[in-house]
Amino acid sequence: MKIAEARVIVTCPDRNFVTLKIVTDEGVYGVGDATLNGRELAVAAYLTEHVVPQLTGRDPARIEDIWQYLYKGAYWRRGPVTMTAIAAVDTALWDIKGKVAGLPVYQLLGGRSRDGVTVYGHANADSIESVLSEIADYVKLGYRAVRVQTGIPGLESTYGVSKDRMFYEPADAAVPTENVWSTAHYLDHVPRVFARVREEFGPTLQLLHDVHHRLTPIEAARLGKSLEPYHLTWMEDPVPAELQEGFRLIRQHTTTPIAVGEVFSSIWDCQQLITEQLIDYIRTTVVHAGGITHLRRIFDLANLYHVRSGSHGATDLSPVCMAAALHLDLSIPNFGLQEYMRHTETTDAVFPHGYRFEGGYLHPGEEPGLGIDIDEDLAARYPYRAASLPVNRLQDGTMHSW
Ligand code: CS2
Ligand code: MG
Repeated sequence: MKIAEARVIVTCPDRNFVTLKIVTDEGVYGVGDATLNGRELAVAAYLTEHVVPQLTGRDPARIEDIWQYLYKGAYWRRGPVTMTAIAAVDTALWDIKGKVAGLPVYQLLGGRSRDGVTVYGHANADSIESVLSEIADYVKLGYRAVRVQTGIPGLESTYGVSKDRMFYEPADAAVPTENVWSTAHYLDHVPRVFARVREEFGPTLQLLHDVHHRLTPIEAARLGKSLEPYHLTWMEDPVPAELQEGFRLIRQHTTTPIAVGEVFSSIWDCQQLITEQLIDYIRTTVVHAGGITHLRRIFDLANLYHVRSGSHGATDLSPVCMAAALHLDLSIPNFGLQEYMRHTETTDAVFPHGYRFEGGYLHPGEEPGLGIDIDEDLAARYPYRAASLPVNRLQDGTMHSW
């Protein structure tokens, strides 16, 4: 069997997605997600111009070799654009391997380690009272883990609070929207939110909170300490993670568990965080960290150090990434949680899939391969629309992390 063709499909069914479809000379094909929010066309060009011409004629069964070829062969290693492009190829090749074997990919990865993949949903609202009713809705739907974000009194906009109740889409304008941030207002408010949530929902509902890289280590340490009475499952992205040793300071001060990794693209971005046990959950996922092949390597390293997985699953990761993540989630020994932000009906229609939600779990399904497809005719009806993530400034106008 040989790779006959690879197509890059850009579509915008309510938001932009880039998908790579690899077709073999025997007609079997596989799909991989290549979406990098706000920088979609950079990955599409990387694939079209530099990767696709090198794939034709290769044996699709040689997943590891093709991964090494694209990683080492480019000379320029790592980086989100390169690693997202490699991820797309890798994911599509696993899909093909599963279809050829007649097995769902999780079986090729060692089989089930659990019955289903526990997911967390997003409860977000302007006020504490309205977030309580959002959480109640998730509990009714069967979720056992909920991420909680609210508006901050005194600030007009806050990360994680959506305009639409069910769907969250931060990439809302071609030229980035500007948000304003105050750490003082934030640190004062968040513990009040979780005090109310625990009072209302009791001790066993798993609660999570995303700081979105907005604090310094000592500020994050204070937040973690103030949240200890409400025993969160995790405090996410407390600080920007370029400086991995910054997490040591947070760790020394608080027992609130720490999760990080959605912007990481390789094992090298989290090596110190894992081996020094500075985090509890690693949140990298298939599309941005080199595909199933590389992500499994990250999770295996994490497993040695009591770090569990908590893969990113926002709506800007396509259903193709979600399907691939679920196969890995089901098979690894150190699974923690999987984020699950529902896609819109239009997105789901473009990406018909076998995975399903039931009682707080996602199940990848039993179809050979990843159990995911792209309806190319439908995709062609939704052309790309430029959309950027917002930027963030302090009240005095200084640029801050979004
Ligand atoms: C977020 C994301 O899901 C999360 O945890 O941090 O919504 C993130 O902002 C987007 O995926 C950025 O593309
Ligand atoms: Mg996040």
